[in-house]
Amino acid sequence: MTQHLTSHEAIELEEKYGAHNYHPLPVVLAKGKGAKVWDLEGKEYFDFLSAYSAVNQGHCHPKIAAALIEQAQTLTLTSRAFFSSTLGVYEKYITDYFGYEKVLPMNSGAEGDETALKLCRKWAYLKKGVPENEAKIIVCEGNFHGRTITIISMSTDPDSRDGFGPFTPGFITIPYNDIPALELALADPTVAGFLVEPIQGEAGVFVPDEGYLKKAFDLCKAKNVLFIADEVQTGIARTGKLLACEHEGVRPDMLILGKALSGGFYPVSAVLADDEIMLCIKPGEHGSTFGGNPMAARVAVAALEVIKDEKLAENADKMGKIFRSEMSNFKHDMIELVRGKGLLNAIVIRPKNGKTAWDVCLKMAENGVLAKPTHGHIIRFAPPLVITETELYDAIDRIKKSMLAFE
Ligand code: IF1
Repeated sequence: MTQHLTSHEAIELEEKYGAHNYHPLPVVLAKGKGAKVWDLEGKEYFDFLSAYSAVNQGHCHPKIAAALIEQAQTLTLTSRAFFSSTLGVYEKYITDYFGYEKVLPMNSGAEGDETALKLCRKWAYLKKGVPENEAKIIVCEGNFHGRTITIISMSTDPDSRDGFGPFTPGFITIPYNDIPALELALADPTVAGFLVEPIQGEAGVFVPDEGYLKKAFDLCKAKNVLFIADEVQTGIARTGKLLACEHEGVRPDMLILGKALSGGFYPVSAVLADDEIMLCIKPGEHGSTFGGNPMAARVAVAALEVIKDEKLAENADKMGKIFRSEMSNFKHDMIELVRGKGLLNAIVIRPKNGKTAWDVCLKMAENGVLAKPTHGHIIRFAPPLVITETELYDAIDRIKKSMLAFE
């Protein structure tokens, strides 16, 4: 149906009939394969956003597509009112894979975070002995965990929050990457959990100091507080390890995954934890129509297999080092800073002659590389993890060429 549209027509349709809750680059994508995408006119691009790290396995991975198609022709949805032939297999696979006793399957990343918050509160009342309705969860300034009312209640970003109150109570906000602040907040005996992104994505790929996660984890343990890692964006090989927490040898009490858990085929999220925590939620107390459905279960197993089969964590580590080294050695007065881990990277842009990160992204798109600015002055660079060394150098040349246009 959309085949005969021009890019201009496709954009007009979205403008006229869609809510204006996004400000996309003027590129209309129609096809993807591996690290590349093509627009309606057939122009080829390297995808350096990867749908915010959902397509770590590359666009339209044939193995994941095959699992999805086969399951779509067999059984798509049962609800959790019945058992299914696929769910238990997936649950065993993912718990073995990440080393937890149980998984709770959901769909979006936001639902995964909401689930973890609910579990944490239940655990506080049933196990820790926090008086009913008094549990608090510590969160960090600059966090991004999704768009629900409770999640934006934890946010410090005015764009995410303003005009959406009243907000959900029960959160303590502290600066990110600040151990003394965490120590102080943990003194409150009603604190049940600490929810943290191992690297803050939306904040502009903000990598905390080495040792931060480990120290934070140890402090939480000393106070019987759950360490909850939101690895929706950082997890599943993106930062050069299966989980970003592994860089510091931390095993979170609760782990939230989403995005690449499906390789970008389908909304699949999950919360992983051990029995002590997970069994605090009893039948009827939480759920979802689609969570853990047969398509999601099959797709997630295939997506996780691809990560291991193709050694994508190793590739992310190797390619990430090349990217940061190339871009740090590239002297350009618009480059203020290059940072990141694995293939989750950002360049902080210093505006020049009125030209901003947005203009750089437009120029890069013209030269065949797609990336998106965040906070006006930061560009995220996060290609699919299947990108080859040859492709990466090709893309780096295009990025450099684009920046040189602003000399
Ligand atoms: C949007 C950012 C990325 C996430 C973490 C949970 C969720 C996300 C750490 C919720 C989602 C997204 C959603 C997307 C933009 C995006 C994003 F720029 F806002 F920060 F990835 F970098 N935890 N991140 O990053 O997952 O419910 O969306 O499945 O426009 O909201 P979701």
